[in-house]
Amino acid sequence: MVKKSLGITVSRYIMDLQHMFPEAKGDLTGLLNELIVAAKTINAEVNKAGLADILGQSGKKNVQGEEVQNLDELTNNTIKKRMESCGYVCAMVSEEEDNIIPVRKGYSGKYTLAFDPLDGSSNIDVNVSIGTIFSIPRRITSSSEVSSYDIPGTAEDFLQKGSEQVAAGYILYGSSTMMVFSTGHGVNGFTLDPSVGEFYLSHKNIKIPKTCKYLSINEGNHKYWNENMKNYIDHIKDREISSRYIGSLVADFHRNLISGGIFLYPKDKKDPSKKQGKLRLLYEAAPLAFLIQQAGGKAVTDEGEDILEIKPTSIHQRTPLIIGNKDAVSEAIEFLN
Ligand code: AHM
Ligand code: MG
Repeated sequence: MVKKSLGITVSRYIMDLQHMFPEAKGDLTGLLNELIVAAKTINAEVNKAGLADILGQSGKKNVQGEEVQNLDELTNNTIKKRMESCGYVCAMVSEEEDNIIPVRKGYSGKYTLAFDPLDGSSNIDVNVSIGTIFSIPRRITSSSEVSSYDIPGTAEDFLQKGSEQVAAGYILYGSSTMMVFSTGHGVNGFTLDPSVGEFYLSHKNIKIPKTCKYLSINEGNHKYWNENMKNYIDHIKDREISSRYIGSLVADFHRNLISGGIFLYPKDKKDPSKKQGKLRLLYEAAPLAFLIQQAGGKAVTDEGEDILEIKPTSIHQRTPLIIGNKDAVSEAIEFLN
């Protein structure tokens, strides 16, 4: 049951969380606050994208004759710039960059940050909801917090099971802008009031409804699915269920989280380079799996492996993803295997 509780700002909520743990030094608080500032900056850019003519490919000039970046690039740079000298992360991984992104020397912190700066890229140019997804695991390659400020993070810091995440969440740029995240103590949603520039607690302790109202899958890929997947989709459509697919994972996930539903992106035979599905484990599947587990749901691969238990072998690893209502996900796995 989602309860309105307007008045508590996201920063106040994070501070209250920190106070629950007297041993906490405030690094996670600091890191989340940096993300909030990045989110507000990105929100402003996304909102004025049409006006400022920054949609589409980079390499254009704006009305002032300045070189403009496209939104993917802009959001990626916004997050990188905020994080590289904040002192809370030791390295970053972004969907937009092949390699690990280092932080400034002397600013290596005790967390890592993996992010998809602007998820739903096919929707950017057509004014449909998009989002930023983030995952925060703790650094594991250096234990001494003080002496590690000069030591950069490595791939090993990112190749941890999703269950090791300390926090995860997303910012959805939709009809309103929301930040939804969890630090492992439930999932809470905060809505941006643009007139004051603050995120306020609007969705307290979110739990996915028991009824699976929505089915979200790209049915255009039907011909590339295996027989079990085709049979499962036929089977579930015999039910009282509505089909909804936006094509922005964040937006599809958010709707299903609030209203109840199942999202599937299985592996298929469409593209041999994406044999393991399309979505990325570190900064798409794992953070959303962390949230859905906190909200009472489940996330698995199409072979039934718990997404949070997969140990990644590369930073941009792909994975099939089935995520949503616990019972619906379990039923899908029975059918598929
Ligand atoms: P992106 O990160 O480049 O935007 O790609 C991921 C997106 C997801 O948001 C969405 O669920 C999926 O790709 C849609 O893919 P498709 O167009 O194949 O249905
Ligand atoms: Mg994405």
